[in-house]
Amino acid sequence: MKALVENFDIFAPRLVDKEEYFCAGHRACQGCGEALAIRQMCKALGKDTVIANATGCMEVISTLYPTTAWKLPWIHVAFPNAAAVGSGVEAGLTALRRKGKIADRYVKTVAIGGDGGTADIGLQALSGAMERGHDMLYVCFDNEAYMNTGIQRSSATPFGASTTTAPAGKASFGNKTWKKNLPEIMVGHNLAYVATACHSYPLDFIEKVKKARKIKGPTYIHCFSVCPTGWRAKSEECIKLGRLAVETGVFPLYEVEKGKYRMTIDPPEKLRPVEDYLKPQGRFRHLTPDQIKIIQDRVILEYKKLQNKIKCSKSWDELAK
Ligand SMILES: Cc1ncc(C[n+]2csc(CCOP(=O)(O)OP(=O)(O)O)c2C)c(N)n1
Ligand SMILES: [Mg+2]
Repeated sequence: MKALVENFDIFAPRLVDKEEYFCAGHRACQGCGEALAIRQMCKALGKDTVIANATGCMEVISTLYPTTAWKLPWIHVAFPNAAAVGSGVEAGLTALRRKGKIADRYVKTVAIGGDGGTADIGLQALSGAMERGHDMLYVCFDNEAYMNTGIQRSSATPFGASTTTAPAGKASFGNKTWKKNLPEIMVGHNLAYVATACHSYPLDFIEKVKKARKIKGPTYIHCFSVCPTGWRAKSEECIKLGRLAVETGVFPLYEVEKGKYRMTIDPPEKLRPVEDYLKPQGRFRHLTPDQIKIIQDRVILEYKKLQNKIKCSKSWDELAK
């Protein structure tokens, strides 16, 4: 995988579907990581796919009446219920298959939402859909705040980030809570496949979506999506910031297949200091060295917890022997 990533220009034309299902001309900000991630996801899914999209940046920028950037069947749904609508779509497709109307085709149901639509208001619908066992892939595009409504904090906003509802200033250093570990909550639903991903590692993300697509049951991918506008960073640094999140251990890329954890992108032998990731972003610019140290310690602890799971976990198949 490392060689593939480093030689992306050589391998990409051969490995990635040339067809565009999420087209140019949408209104995303310059350097939007989320729009790039959606494009990559669609290439991995292919045409036999129905997407239920919770409101959020991706809905707002892609379907300004009377235009659409989507070349896949796509439903705009309310902020909390992408997973509930996905459940209905899947039940409908199952009925059509039973009646022989799509007997020769496997159409995948995919529900997508932002971090606000997934970790906060949509969590109940998501938990229900996963627990009921729908044949559905859910992808959370996590840009770490409610971006389309003006950079309000969500439960996925990191500690210390300045947002419009957790502003840094004389009385506060910004957001005081730690990021909710949504992939772990999904692992707790006993899903056959859970993964983290980032648009800065396109082949890794595409491979994970393809894997999830094949599984007949509920699966979940958490895609870290850089938002230069909300993070007050340079738009041309979108890809670099995604890589820095991985190289510092802030957002490791791993998958959990039938309970077994595996790192999919090997981090550098020694993690880079979190400062390398924090410094280029205006949302963290106010942090003092002491506050950066608190973040550094937490990143290392979370990373060790993950490494421990990678070392100790076994797949359900192995355990059942
Ligand atoms: C019930 C309800 N509450 C609030 C809103 C307003 N609203 C629409 S999208 C959104 C935030 C979306 O944040 P997120 O899911 O993280 O997506 P992003 O815009 O960051 O991609 C909010 C608060 C709404 N549409 N419905
Ligand atoms: Mg968001």
